[in-house]
Parts: sequence; C-alpha cells; structure tokens
Amino acid sequence: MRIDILTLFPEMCERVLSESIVGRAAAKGIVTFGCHNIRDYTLDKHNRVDDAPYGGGMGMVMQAEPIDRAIQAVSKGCEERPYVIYLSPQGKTLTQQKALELSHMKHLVLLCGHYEGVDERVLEQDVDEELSIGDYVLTGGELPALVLADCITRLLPGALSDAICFEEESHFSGLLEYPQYTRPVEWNGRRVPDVLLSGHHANISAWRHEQALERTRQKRPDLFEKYQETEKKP
Ligand code: 9D3
Repeated sequence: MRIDILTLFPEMCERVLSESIVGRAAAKGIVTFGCHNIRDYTLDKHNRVDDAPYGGGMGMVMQAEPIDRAIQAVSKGCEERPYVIYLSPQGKTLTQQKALELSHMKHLVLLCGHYEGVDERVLEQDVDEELSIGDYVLTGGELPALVLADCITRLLPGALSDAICFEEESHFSGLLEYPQYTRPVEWNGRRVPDVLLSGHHANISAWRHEQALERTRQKRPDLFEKYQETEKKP
C-alpha cells in the first residue's frame, strides 16, 4: 500500500512514521509513506498557501491550488486515482471497521488541514471522504492523519509479528484485556496473583477470562452489554 500525507509539517509526519511497528512495516516494504509539504506546490512568489476568507471573518483559509497541485503530483504515474481523505473535525469518526476497509486500498492520500479550514472547492473536486478521530479540538490534521496511518498499517499482512497477529485473531472477543504481570513476584508490597504462578493452565485461562469480563463490566459497560448480546446468539 502507498500512503501520501499532504501537510505543512512533513518532518513531523516522517518522524512518527519511521519508528516502531509502522516504521518496520515501511522498512519491509509492506507500506510506502510519502510526506509532502503543501508549500512546495504553491505558485505564489512568497510561498503563501493561505489567504483571508471571502466575506470576511477571522483567520485564514488554505488555498485550493497548492492542495490540488500536491494531489496531482502524488497521483502522477499511478494507474488508478488515489483515494483522497480529508482529516477534518466535520468528518465521520474513524472506527476500526473503517480502518479495515481502507486497509484494502492501494493508494491513499491524507490531506491535513490547518488554519480555519480549506477552500471548499478543492474539497468538492478532490476529496473522496472526510474523517475525524473524535469530538475534541486539535490544532491541525497531522495527528489524525498519523493515527489513521498507524491504524491502517498494523492491519496490513506482515506488519504485526506472528505472535501478536495470532493473538488478535484468536482473542478478539469484544472484551478488554486481562491484567498482565512480569518480574518481580513482589513489588512495593504488591504480589502477582498466585494463580499465575501455579503453572495450572486451565485455571490461568479461567482466571484471565473472569478478569476480562469483570474489567469490561466495570470500565466499559457499553462493550460489556454488546458482548452479552453476542453471547446470547447461537
Ligand atoms: C473555527 C471552528 N473550528 C472547528 C471546531 C475550526 C477548526 C478547529 C480545529 C478547524 C480545524 C481544526 C484542527 N483539527 C483538525 O484538523 C482535525 C481534527 C480535530 O481537531 N479533532 C478530531 N479529528 C480531527 S481530524 C482533523
């Protein structure tokens, strides 16, 4: 898969995408990231990418032309038109299901907005979908684009280790995870639960399932309700 991010802060995006599991997936060639500065596509002699809104009002609006030229540039030489996503507080909220759907695309372009917004005409012409990551206000679309890139990348075949991947498939139950412990057995007067030291695998499994249920009931009653409903079905 190819993911191009159009932003005013390409270095910020490159840094995030070069680390950890996502960075490793890129190094392995499972995904290719391109982080592009929208400013590089302005034709303005002062390198401007924004201007005052028509009709007046506060703040600045990102101009259509540099954004459209950036999209044209990253589409060049591609057989198919990329799927263009605008990260915006007005979009539908990203879900795991949406990330899974997007993980099947060949080429995504993620457009990050700033200032008071983007000229509506380039959105109409070029954008296929608008996505938000939740109902809280950030300073720009970069973190949302990185959240989306991270979420999609880990779903690509080969991105996760076999161990984690197996765990995902076998354990995805709709419950929260059970508590985990590692050495030492006692820390600050707190002991690891005896059952985990017993070596009795059936008891350990039963204990973990119980813990997962209890935690979900306490911390995420919404998920617990859903889980109970799916359990009732044959
Ligand atoms: C002037 C009114 N503001 C809308 C509430 C404007 C505005 C605020 C913040 C416009 C852009 C932003 C920056 N945020 C994003 O670009 C953004 C975002 C977010 O703030 N929260 C959750 N998801 C997203 S996706 C893009």
